[in-house]
This record gives sequence, C-alpha cells and structure tokens, in this order.
Amino acid sequence: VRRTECGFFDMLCNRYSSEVIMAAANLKERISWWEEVRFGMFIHWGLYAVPAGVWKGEEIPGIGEWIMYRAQIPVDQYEQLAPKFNPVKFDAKEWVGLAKEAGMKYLVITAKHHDGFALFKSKVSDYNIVDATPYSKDPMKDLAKACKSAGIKLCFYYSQDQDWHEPGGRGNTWDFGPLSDKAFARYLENKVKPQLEELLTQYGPIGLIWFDTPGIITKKQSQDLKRYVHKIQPDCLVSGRVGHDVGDYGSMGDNMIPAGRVKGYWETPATLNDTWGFKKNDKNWKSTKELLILLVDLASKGVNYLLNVGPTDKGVIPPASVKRLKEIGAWMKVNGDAIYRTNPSPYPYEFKWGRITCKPGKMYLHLYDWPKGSFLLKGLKTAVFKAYPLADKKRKLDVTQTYDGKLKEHSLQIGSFGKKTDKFVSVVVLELDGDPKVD
Ligand code: H79
Repeated sequence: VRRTECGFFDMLCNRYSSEVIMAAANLKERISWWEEVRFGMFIHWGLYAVPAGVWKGEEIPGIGEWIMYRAQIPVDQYEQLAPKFNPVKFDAKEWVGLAKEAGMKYLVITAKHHDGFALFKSKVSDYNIVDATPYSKDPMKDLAKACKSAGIKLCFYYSQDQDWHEPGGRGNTWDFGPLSDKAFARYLENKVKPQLEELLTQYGPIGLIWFDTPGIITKKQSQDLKRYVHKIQPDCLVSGRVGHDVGDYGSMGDNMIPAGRVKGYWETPATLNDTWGFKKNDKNWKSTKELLILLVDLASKGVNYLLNVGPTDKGVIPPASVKRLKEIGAWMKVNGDAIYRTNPSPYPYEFKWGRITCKPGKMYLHLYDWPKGSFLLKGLKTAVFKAYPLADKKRKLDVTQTYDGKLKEHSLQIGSFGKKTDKFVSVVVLELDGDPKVD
C-alpha cells in the first residue's frame, strides 16, 4: 500500500519536462527489481589498491580511494601506479559467486572513481585498465558475463563531478588550480558522456549508474546526464547523487541509517571496515552480527543496503570480507523471506529488541537477542493466526492478543520461544488476518 505513494513522482510531475515525466511515469516499473532485492554488493577497485593506504612509507589517514587527494599526489606521479596494477588473481566468477552466496542481487563496481582512472576499455581516454596497465584486459567484460549467468544485475559507479586526472573535473587544485564552469562543461561533454556511452553499450543491460558527490554540477547538467543515460538505456536507473534530487532514487549519506522508515526509494552505501578502496592496515571489521543488524534495520525502514568490498591490486577480496559475506549468506538462505520483497515496519519508530518487516498477511519480527521469557508487542490491531520461527517453521509459538478498552491498548504476547534459532538475528513470523494495522 505504501508503495503507491511516491513523493518523487509528484515532485517530478510538478517540476520537470514531459520527457522526464515519462521516465518518472514508468519509474515504478523500472525500479521494482531494485526495490524488491534490498541487498547489493558495492565494489571499490582501482589504482588506489596499489598504495593501499600508504604513500612513500607514510600511512595516509582517511578512506583509501582518497589517497591521491589526501596526499596531494601530482597526476604524473599517481599515473605511475598504472604500470604496477596487475590483478592476475582477478576472477569475475568468484566475485559474482560471492555476491550471490551472500544473497546480494545487484553489483555496483567503480568504473571510474574520483581519481579519473577507467577500469574498462575506453577510447575516450587511454587512462584505462586496458591501455595503461600490464593486465591489459577489460574486467567489466568478464563481470558482465558472470553477472548474466548468475542472475545478478551489473551496475556501474561513475564519478561525474570529481575527476582529479582532468583539468576540467573537480577536485585537483594542486595540479590544475581553480576550476572554471566552462572547463567543467567541456569535461562533461568530452569525457563523462562519451565514457557513459561506452559503459552503456559495451556490456549489455546495466541495472543502474551510481553517480557520486555532485559539487559543481548544475541542475541542468544533472538532468541532462540523467536524460543521456535514459536515451541509451531507458530502463537503467540513475542514483540520487547525480545531483539536485533528479535521480531515480535517493541515496543516504555514506554509512547513514535513518531514524525511522522513509517514503520513496532509498539506498544506503556502507562499508565493512572504515574504507571503500582497499587499505592494507584497516582491520576494523564490523562483526557479522552488526552487519546483519544493519541489513535488517535498513529493510525495516524501506532502505536498500549496498555493502562494499575493496579488492586488492591483485584482484583478491580480503578474506575477512569473504568470511562475513558467507555468514550473511547462510543467514539469508534461512531468513531471506523476511528481507526480499518486504515492506518496511508498520511502526514509525524503532524497538530495542529488534526490527520488523512485512509482507501482505505477514509480519516478521527480527530479534537481536532471543527472548528469555515471554515477549510483548503493543499496538498491533490485526489478528494473528499463527507464529513460528522462520528457521523452524514447525515450531508453533503461543500467541495471546488482548485489548484493554480503558487504556485503548492492543497487546500481543508470545509465550516461551524454546531454543534459539540463529546465532545472529532470529526471525519470528506472524501470520496475520490481512495487512498489519497498528495504533
Ligand atoms: O566512493 C566512496 C567515497 O570515496 C565517496 N562516496 C563513497 C561511496 C565519497 N566521496 N566523497 N566523500 C565520500 C566524502 C569524503 C570526505 C572526506 Fe575528506 C574525504 C573526508 C576525508 C577524506 C575531503 C578531504 C574532505 C576532507 C578531506
């Protein structure tokens, strides 16, 4: 029911041209695959994986893919990383297989990050993996093939605003000085658009383009880029960070969790440790339980979770990441019904004990800790037929529902739960007489 209300749609209808309105009109259809899957893999991979957080023997603080900026590395020095980038261990099937095993249904890889280096074959600039590295192959070709056979949507991250390799891109003032609007407009025409065309014509259908960090880009230019993408692939989604709220869906800040459920289409990009691009000394991994809580928390609020891995320059996803993703996958195998194709919680607030997701006629209680005694939920007006753990469907849980007329309060009590069903987050299903209604 909530899904019929689309704030973006109203906004677009009021504000934009008929062409964009047409695109928005079928947004519901175009975006339904993305909204249903809830969980995707982000991959930050590029030349920054060579220094991996250390420049000239010095640990550079902050996120790994920002090393060029943070250490103010001149273009001619940073370019010297390309001959050292040789990912001989890269195996597209293995990466895509890991995403699939984790229960992720789309994959977004950095085709070009802020450093301006293209991780795909490009005629526009020879600063690309095929022409500038000893690897001299196009990994996107293999990824496209592997994604297709695994049923995972391939998507590209493309930094449209910052490009530290070009005088016309934003960010590199140490080589190029201040940036003019004219130079930026030329860069959009001469690099961004033709490279987008390559990305949208060389690898089959693309799920979405993940633009990032709008800064200097004008609203007209953001709209123009979105239109440009849709002209080549009408079904391809455009991330909110194309700028000025013109994207097909909204993007939360990096690693941001909203306080309650949100309206419309949203996604949170998030890290496993404290970096996106590989840093050899970042060992600050979140635990599998923390990661599952984030997934559940976001799903309960109607937000997609785009979880990042940062492979090494050899093409290896760090073992600590692999381990966590496999554990998440084992959980998803049992509990995926409580994530995929779900609606957010009917309650506008959070609970201490966990989170709720819904489907027509069903409510899923995601319990962070298995209740020792009985469990009380207030406010649910809909009758419950049946309750059982998702991991043990045969186990019937005792449910009592009461209504206190004086206090006007609905209560639902679950008696004892029996043995804990999952070491991370346990899901209990409530089968309901209709869609959940709450006070
Ligand atoms: O691709 C990932 C990041 O590289 C990108 N978005 C995610 C998905 C991103 N670009 N910018 N930011 C995130 C914000 C970055 C801010 C900082 Fe900095 C970079 C803080 C520290 C380094 C710029 C330089 C602001 C302070 C110093």
